Amino acid sequence: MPTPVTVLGLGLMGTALASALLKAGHPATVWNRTAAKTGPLVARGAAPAGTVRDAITASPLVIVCLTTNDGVRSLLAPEAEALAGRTLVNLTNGTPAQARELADWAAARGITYIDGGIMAIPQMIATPAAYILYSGANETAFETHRPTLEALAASKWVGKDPGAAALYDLSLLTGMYGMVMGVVQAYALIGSAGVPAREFAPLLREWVGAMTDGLVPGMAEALDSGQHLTDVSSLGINQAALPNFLTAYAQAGISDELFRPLQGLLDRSVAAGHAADGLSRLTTLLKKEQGQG
Ligand code: FVH
Repeated sequence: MPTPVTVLGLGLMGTALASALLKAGHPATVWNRTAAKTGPLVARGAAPAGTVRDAITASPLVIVCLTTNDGVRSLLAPEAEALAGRTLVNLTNGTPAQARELADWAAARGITYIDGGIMAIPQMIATPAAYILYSGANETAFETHRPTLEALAASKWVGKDPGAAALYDLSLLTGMYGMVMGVVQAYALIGSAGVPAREFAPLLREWVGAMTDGLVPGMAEALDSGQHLTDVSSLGINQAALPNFLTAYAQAGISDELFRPLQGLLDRSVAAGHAADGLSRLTTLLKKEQGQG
């Protein structure tokens, strides 16, 4: 008998999660603050709950996916008694500290807490491209529910620290945002000359792919070995080239707000004597000293 699951929060992601559970044959109870959003899922066999408490008590496994962890806290604080003895999987985006705080709150009330980070957009849920990061003190509970959670996406357990899933999630999303912002700026620059984005897209895709393929493992090697000297592209040469970018943006009438901060970091790296090092050195320079704001 497939495990019954409750899903709290039926935004774009919560709806995709509940749909995947229904598709995999799990009895699903759904609740959303704006009740109308339950309609399409109910039409596909989900049970609508009138209250959060009714939703929670319908299943041993409760998944929550709201906008923020503040919302999760205010929604679940009055329902601790109903949650006691159940497993709560929180797939809301948040910080490691928020996850640890929720885990402590849950542990003190007999609730098994698992934090998660979804590495997918809603359309990728229940496809082989999606995975979800999980962490929490009770790995056994995770293993018990893993077969059910695999209906959503592949599962990656990242450790017993409840904050680990959020740490991995935010780190991966940081890489994504950096890349996305580069793409945003590239389209702005090429577009300023009237080149259609569609025409430029294949070049950009190939270039970004080739660069990240080499850079990601190469930088990891340098960071873990502490060997930052490079025969690829030195900080000195990058420092010398960056003004060309900033000037070209200004001359094209586009903002340099995404890229200007790089100048300060490159200047600092060269001033500190790292001109011959590769870009991996910048990672070490991002670390703030204790007490530095
Ligand atoms: N969508 C995505 O691509 C990303 C992929 C990676 C993971 N994120 C995170 O998932 C969380 C939910 O995102 P979402 O895309 O489902 O967001 P919305 O469609 O805007 O739905 C938000 C739901 O949260 C409910 N809600 C918000 N605040 C409260 C509250 N205080 N009490 C109860 N429910 C609340 C909201 O309810 P309603 O507005 O419909 O009444 C929606 O159900 C998020 O952490 C992403 O970062 C998604």
